[in-house]
Amino acid sequence: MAETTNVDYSTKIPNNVGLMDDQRVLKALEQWHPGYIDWWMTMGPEGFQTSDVYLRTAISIDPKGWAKFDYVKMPEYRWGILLAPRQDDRRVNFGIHKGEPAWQEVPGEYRAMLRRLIVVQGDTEPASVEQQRHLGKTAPSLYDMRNLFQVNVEEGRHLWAMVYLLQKYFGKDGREEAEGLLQRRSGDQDRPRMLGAFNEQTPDWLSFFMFTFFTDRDGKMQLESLAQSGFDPLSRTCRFMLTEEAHHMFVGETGVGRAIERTCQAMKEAGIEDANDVAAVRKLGVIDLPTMQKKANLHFSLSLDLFGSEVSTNAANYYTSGVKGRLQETRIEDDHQLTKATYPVSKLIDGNIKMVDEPALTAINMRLRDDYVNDCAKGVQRWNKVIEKAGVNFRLKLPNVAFHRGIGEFATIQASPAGELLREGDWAKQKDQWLPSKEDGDFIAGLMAPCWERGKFASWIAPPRVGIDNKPGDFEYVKVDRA
Ligand code: BYC
Repeated sequence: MAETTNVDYSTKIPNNVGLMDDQRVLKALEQWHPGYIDWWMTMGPEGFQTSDVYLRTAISIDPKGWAKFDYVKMPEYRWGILLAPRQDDRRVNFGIHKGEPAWQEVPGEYRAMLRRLIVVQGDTEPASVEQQRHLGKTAPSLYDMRNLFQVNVEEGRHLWAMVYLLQKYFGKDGREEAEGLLQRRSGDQDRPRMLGAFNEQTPDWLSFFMFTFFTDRDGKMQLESLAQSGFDPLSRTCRFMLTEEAHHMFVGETGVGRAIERTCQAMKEAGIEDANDVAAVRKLGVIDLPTMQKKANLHFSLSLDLFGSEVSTNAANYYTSGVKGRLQETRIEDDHQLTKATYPVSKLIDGNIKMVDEPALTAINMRLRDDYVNDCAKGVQRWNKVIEKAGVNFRLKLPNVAFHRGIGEFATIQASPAGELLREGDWAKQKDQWLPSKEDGDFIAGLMAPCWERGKFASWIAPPRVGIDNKPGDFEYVKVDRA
């Protein structure tokens, strides 16, 4: 079966790339499969592997009707290789090869660069599953538990997507890299995952929602940039992944939104007007808004680091070569080569944060980060609407980009969320006001009691407006195997 919009389920590995006719790659993937299942069983969701979960599986890449919902045991989920349809006459849209036909094979001179990008992308996918593996046990409802598992199986599929590219286009080193993706472990001292945020812990459900809001949104931005690639198989792979990524951000945004809603509701019922009266709000069994702000500060700043340095020759090389573009590259009105353009970059000048014009080519990471910050800000506004509607006097804010950074221009300084530079001692004194402290973590951990009864929700989170696949409120999204 050649490339199609429908997914071929006749091989062990569902696909729409004609794997049946590509025995070399099919064999390589079949050899990789047991190692993947082994990884999933040891590093994927802890428990629940024998439970029936109401999951969405892709059955077509047609935007209308690609999903099918049904009960599936997670290890039996049909992870597959799905690429968006090939566009006739697609071209390289930027860089020095602009206007040439898009590449169907890896150009020799860009092999190392492309392999590196695909490996970095691939590495984040299993990392997030590892970070979230313990969360099922404290799920605040069956609805949330199902969403967690949906996100997890799709991250698993995204790993498959990158492994397919490695095995099909990168020969022996691709196969070695595919193995490496199963060997590294989030947070492991000796074999850590490649990017910083993916070695952090996701200790509780509020962190999970913040992660899916902030870090999955970096995923969206990076995938959008890779979807512009002149290397057509990478572009098509990322385009399909983006359809799944949207749900992950929905989980994050609505998850935090529902926690906010419940807190505001509890405050109003108890007659608490001061949102900063943390002790009083916590007594209600909900998460106070200042703690939500701290979690947002943490996850936003960790996610900003995923954009790399503001000024980056790597990013310039990716762009010039045509392998990684800008967000919505083809809709931008310029020469798509950036030979003369400049772009304002936030920099540290004489102890102050200032905007400085840099060549647009080396400021590609900064530009994508700006797009990201704007996208995050819109989500934060939607959260603030929930607070406003409840009549609570508090607003969430994104911290300054210089706050709590580990990569780039501000990695060596300390700044407050308002962007004021701090002395070492001042940072140490105040950081617990801005980032979750041990005490905050302990409080949230104390709230994370599982709530697995149909239609019930933990004390700290409101129910969703509508169910998944329009199911009623008491739908049994996960048939928890209590054996
Ligand atoms: N941690 O020029 P620089 C997702 C390294 S998330 C550790 O500043 P560059 C998902 C960098 O590798 C999206 N190291 O940056 C979300 C380089 O090392 P080498 C994942 C870092 O290269 C949720 C050196 O520092 N996809 O999908 O322009 C759940 C100098 O680099 C970090 C991608 O990231 C860091 N944070 O940009 C599941 C797309 N930042 O080469 C999934 C592919 C930088 O000197 N990756 N370094 O050894 C890329 O496009 C780029 O590699 C980066 C870095 C944007 C990450």
